[in-house]
Amino acid sequence: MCATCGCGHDDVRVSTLGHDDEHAGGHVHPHEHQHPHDHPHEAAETLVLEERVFAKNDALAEHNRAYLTAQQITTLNLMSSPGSGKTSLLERTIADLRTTLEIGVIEGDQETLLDAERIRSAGARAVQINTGAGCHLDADMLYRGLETLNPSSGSLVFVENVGNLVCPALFDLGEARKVVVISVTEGDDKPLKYPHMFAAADLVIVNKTDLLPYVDFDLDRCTSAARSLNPGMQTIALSVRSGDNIDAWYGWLRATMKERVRERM
Ligand SMILES: Nc1nc2c(ncn2[C@@H]2O[C@H](COP(=O)(O)OP(=O)(O)O)[C@@H](O)[C@H]2O)c(=O)[nH]1
Ligand SMILES: [Mg+2]
Repeated sequence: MCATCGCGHDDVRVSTLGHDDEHAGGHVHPHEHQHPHDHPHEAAETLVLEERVFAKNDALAEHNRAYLTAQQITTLNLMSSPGSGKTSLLERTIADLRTTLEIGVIEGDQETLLDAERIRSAGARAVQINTGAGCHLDADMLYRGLETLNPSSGSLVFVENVGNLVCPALFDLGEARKVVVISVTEGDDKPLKYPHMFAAADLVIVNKTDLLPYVDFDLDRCTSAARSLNPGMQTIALSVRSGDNIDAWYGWLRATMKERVRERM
């Protein structure tokens, strides 16, 4: 049970799809740790427990970050409400870039292998993490996902977080960048309603711009609200379906991978 949001993590399952046996084995060095959600839950201890959960998560996130940096792997944490188009964005990205980039995906969902199957069909290896009652991925789950995916040095790893604009923002995974995806059907007030998520983002993608003529969504209002929370963030409005402005996303991906190389030096 998560002390922060009350969700449960007792039934986390890690499944692999499209796994290439050549990659089996492990660059990931096992670490000994207790699961962050193993503590008792006295109401009076909630605050202390919350701090401990985050401290433990942050320590594991640093472990992941050190491993990913040493392996020169760029990891991007994709977060959004359910249905904004994360898996669709990944399917199109894999189809367009797989000949030039090695891409692996760690899929977080409460149940089913559906998204991992979509990723595999698009041509990339995928590991599905089912969180059961849990509403976010944490650093321990990413560690376990990486252990199973075992990505090559220099590759790109997308993490599709559980669909939720609240809790995933609170849990550092050790990722290189946080990408928030919203779609024009959700309303342009989302940055103001979910400020933690937008304050944490390095990039905000506004998806489904093909639907702009049919919905009451003010792109400028949305992006200026997001920037008021986080002046350093970048925004890209695109349509996964039509492909409109998708090259801006690919440009950002390439620039981020280059920045990662510079960050390591
Ligand atoms: N019109 C439109 N629909 C989209 C676009 N991108 C995704 N969708 C649809 O949005 C729905 C949810 O997409 P999905 O990728 O499963 O969202 P996720 O829950 O964030 O992974 C699906 O029916 C997609 O076909 C887009 O650019 N335009
Ligand atoms: Mg999905």
